[in-house]
Amino acid sequence: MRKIISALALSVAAAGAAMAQSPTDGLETIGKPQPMGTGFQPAATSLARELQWLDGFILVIITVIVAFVLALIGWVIIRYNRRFNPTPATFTHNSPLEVTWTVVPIIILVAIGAFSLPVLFNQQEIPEGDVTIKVTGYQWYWGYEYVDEGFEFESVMLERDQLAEYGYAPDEYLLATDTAVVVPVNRTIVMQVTAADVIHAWTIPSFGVKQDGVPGRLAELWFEADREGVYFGQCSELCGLQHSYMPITVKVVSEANYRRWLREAKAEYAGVPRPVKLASAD
Ligand SMILES: [Cu+2]
Repeated sequence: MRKIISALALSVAAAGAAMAQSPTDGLETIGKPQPMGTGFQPAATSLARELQWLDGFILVIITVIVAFVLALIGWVIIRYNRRFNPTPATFTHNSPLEVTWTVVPIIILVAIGAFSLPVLFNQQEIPEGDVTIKVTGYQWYWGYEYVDEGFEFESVMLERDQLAEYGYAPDEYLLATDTAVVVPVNRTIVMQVTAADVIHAWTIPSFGVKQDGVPGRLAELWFEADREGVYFGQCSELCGLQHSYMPITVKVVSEANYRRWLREAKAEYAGVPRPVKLASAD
């Protein structure tokens, strides 16, 4: 009898394994570093759009200040050198000037704060999540627990020769993992981030999120991806020898495909103990 149950469990698990790829197949790869790229990866959440806008806004302010200071230095070098200005002025104070160079930076800083603090608060105020996932950093891989669904799995980086088998491109080496975090599109996802050994950090650049996982603490981040696709991230806190070999893969799928994936993931990752539970309940 036990043999039959375990055979059943195995076949359920095998069917799950065979089908588990399907709901996440054919997704466009969106969040991925580009060769020679210097800008941000495409934004897929409101958080990422906000912080990318903020970056552009502050870059304009920085550029204006740098140009202004350079022009002042140039003017002083040319106009007030010994040849053009043989008898230098001897005054030491200029009240209007001093008030100006105090007040203007205050206004600039307040303007930056007025736009950056709301972005920061948006990230830090965690809304009620539709899906809650606990992510644990290990040396050197990630573990994911779908806390409301009762299953968990680990996610390990794929070697070069495994990429094709899992449907990843050759240049996705160091980014692609054997299992991916699968989340539904346009839903609020809350990630609870922690670690089991040393500090790691979970990030997806396209989502505009990054959170340290600290052993013994449970931090939270949230995102709501509005574009189906594959997104990559990498551990972002130096955590030891293989720090660069614990990437993060997130697949954002439609609600229907997410439901399908959930069923199959439960069969695959939590399916084995289930027949035992049913047998004991009978
Ligand atoms: Cu690390």
